[in-house]
Amino acid sequence: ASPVAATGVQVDGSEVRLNADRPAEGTYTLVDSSRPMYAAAGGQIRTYDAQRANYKDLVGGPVADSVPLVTSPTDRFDGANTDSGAVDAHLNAAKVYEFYKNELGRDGIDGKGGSIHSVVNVSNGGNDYANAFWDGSKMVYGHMDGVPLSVGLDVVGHEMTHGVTEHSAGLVYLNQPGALNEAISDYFGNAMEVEDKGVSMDDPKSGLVGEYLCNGTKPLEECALRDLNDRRNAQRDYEPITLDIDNGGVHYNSTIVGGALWDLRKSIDPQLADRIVYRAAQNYLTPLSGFTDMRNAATLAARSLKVSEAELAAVGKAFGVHGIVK
Ligand code: ASN
Ligand code: ZN
Repeated sequence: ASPVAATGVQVDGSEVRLNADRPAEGTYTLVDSSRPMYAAAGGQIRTYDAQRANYKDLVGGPVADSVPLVTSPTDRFDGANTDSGAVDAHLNAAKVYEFYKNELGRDGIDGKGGSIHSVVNVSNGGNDYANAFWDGSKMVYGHMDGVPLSVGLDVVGHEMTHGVTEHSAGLVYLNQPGALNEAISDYFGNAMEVEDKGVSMDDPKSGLVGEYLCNGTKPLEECALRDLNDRRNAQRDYEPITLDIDNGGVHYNSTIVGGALWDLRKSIDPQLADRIVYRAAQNYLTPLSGFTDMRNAATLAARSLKVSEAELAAVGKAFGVHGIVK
């Protein structure tokens, strides 16, 4: 590998520095092997372009062998590499890596400095695939109304956190454990985004998931995928219901517990909240944990972090307000 500094143009037009590789004269690839913790383990951040291949053909498998790495003839990644979402995916994966390392002391998705793979530009049989997912070993991104899903740091953080959860709590993707899995992904994705963009926790928009995918035709609150500030679900009681779709409603019930976690982040020092939620997920959850288990896990994590009585009370309050009682 021959690491080089490259330039990228994001979908929003901004120019950014990217860590890339130059495997041969006149060939640059989106392979980042620059991070110190990676260097020891040999891990890399690698970004691939599916070139509109069907997302279904890319599910599973440890490496995206079936699609090419993102390449450019120069050290500038723009044009098609911007439109595919590759630049945003590569940069945002690095931001998520740095958040986990600097805030939480975690070395990547597997915690061991292993490689991080993203595949952008998948389609749904030639049409836009308006979603993103973690497939057990990599992130996969399509386009929503022409906008690559990878532009959202909250989306990228959400998908990578599914990987972190798979390598730790192992929450089953069904019913309450699945909704809790979703909530933890929403929480960290949004935490990363508000930190990166300098959004105040008091700003009601802080809780929106996927709002950077919106093209302005609808109000942000309507267009966003979810709202951790719960305004959208204000009328609903906090009783989880089992749906016939969506693995029992994992994306519907998630905001019950996700709202509690986000309330906690608004009511105490946000970085302390991040450490509590992370420690709860790492140390006190098991694959079948539900919402009450998360309340107990957060309480145990907070205690072990020696928080104050007021902070401990804030944990109880955040869950209690969302109908999650002892
Ligand atoms: N974007 C969705 C998620 O990560 C994909 C899915 O339904 N698993 O939650
Ligand atoms: Zn998810």
